[in-house]
Amino acid sequence: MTFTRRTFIASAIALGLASSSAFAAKPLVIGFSQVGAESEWRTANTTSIKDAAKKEGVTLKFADAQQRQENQVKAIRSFIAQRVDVIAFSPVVESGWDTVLREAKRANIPVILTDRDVNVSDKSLYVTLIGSDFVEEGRRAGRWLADYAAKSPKKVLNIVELQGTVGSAPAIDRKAGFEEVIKGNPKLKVIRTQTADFTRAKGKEVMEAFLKAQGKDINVLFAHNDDMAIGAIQAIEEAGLKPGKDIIIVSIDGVKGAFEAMIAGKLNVSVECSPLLGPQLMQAARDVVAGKPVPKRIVTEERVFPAEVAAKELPNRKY
Ligand code: GYE
Repeated sequence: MTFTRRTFIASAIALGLASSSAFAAKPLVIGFSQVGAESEWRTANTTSIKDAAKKEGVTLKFADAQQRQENQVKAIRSFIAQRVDVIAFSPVVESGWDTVLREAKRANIPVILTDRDVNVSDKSLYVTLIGSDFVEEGRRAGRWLADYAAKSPKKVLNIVELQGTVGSAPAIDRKAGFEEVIKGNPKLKVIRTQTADFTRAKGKEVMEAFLKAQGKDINVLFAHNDDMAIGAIQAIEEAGLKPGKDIIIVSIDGVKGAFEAMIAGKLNVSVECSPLLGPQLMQAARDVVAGKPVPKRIVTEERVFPAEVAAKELPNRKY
């Protein structure tokens, strides 16, 4: 076959078309910087994001920051250098993001926040925040406790609080929501509060210190997440007390470990916080890249699970 100029042009066009359609089908690339693996919630969140990316044919560049902001800043800079389509991250703390987010903006790479909020003066530095209303979760924990206190014969209930990671949105907001509800309630008094970084190990350690300092004066534990509550349960048992009875325990997340603790009578209530943000993240990333409008805030819907419903609900739980 003689290779004419015409066939050359025809095949060049065909090639061009083929390569441009291949270009259109190029998978979306998301760089995601995760907080770490500090809790059951977090591992479920990671699984949700990885599974959703796989299902949707999205190329996910995943970086674990091991609870350190400097690692997240590094990961974001590396995503910028790699020119990913979208940067997504769950910020370990609220403050200190202006510079790196401005770098992403200058590089024209949209940023999506998942789970935790940032504190930036220029809200155009990110497209949207997908996640829970942590203040409301704190209020829900406070309301459950206020109802419990109203029925309790005790005059005052002394509360110890295990806070999440210092400076993180869920620690700040859950504390604020809880305080808002219990403020002015003469039966509810916070006697100690300290961070335990959202982990079981620190939850146990800090609860041990609380017990040493306050002993039998403690009536209630409010933990900002289930893992710290589960760690504290061990400390309470080792101190010869009954968690869920001698010390009423209120926590947040609604992970399987919490349901098991409730069924065992060791935890009184867990306020749900859903980690299953993967599908929403993929959708928002696609919409942003397609130039579609995305709401500035996408709030997850959640419930409250008291111990009485734990056995019935456990089989329905996905994390
Ligand atoms: O409650 C906790 C995790 O940011 C909502 O982080 C998340 C929190 C969650 O370590 O278990």
